[in-house]
Amino acid sequence: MKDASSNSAAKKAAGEAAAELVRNGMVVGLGTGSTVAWTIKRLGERVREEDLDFCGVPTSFQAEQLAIESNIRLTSLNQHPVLDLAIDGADQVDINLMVIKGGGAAHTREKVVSCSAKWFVIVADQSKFVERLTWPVPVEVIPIAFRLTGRRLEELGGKPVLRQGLRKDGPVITDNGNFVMDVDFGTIEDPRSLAAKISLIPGVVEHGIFDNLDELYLARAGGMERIKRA
Ligand code: ABF
Repeated sequence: MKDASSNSAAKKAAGEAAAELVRNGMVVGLGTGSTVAWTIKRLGERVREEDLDFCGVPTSFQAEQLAIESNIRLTSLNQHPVLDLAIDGADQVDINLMVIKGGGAAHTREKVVSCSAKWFVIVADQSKFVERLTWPVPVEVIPIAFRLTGRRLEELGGKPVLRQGLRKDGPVITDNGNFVMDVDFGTIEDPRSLAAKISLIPGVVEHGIFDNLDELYLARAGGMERIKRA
């Protein structure tokens, strides 16, 4: 249990640290997951305590609900196509700041939001930071195509598994009405090359390999570490 509590404390430290990046007048992408949830909660406190005046663009239904509960003013990408900042979580980040996201089945909108931002920041605990990416890559696919995409992903050396809902009553359905396949490729030596190949597969909506990270807020045992792209 100690690991769980220290892990939770690390997520809280990373999430709250990134909340301090937000300034009055900013439009900020708000991500999905338990780490960035601490960012959203801290931003809600700052709105209340400092009268912080900014707008949030949520990346998922979960992020939207939490932002509303935190009294954060929301807007949309159509109203604000260019964001000042996007803050999100991750499943894994490697030493070259290549990222795997999608554990929350929201990576398609997360990628659109992060690519719309001038500055993309990820908040993570130490367990997410690795030498090489090894996490199964989430791939959002249109439901009619999942057999074809499965075969093509196997041809790329992957082992695709259709993600099932928590109640095991059927596949997970994304906010966009699609399926998610989690694809184990083992150790990913060249994430950019793999990302390009997956993107070409018919029926693929979006994969969870992100190459646009600017800065990682990493909660280590000795404290917070900010790792910026060179
Ligand atoms: C979402 O949150 C996903 O893209 C990512 O996989 C997940 C990380 O969740 P947590 O912060 O709870 O570990 O952004």
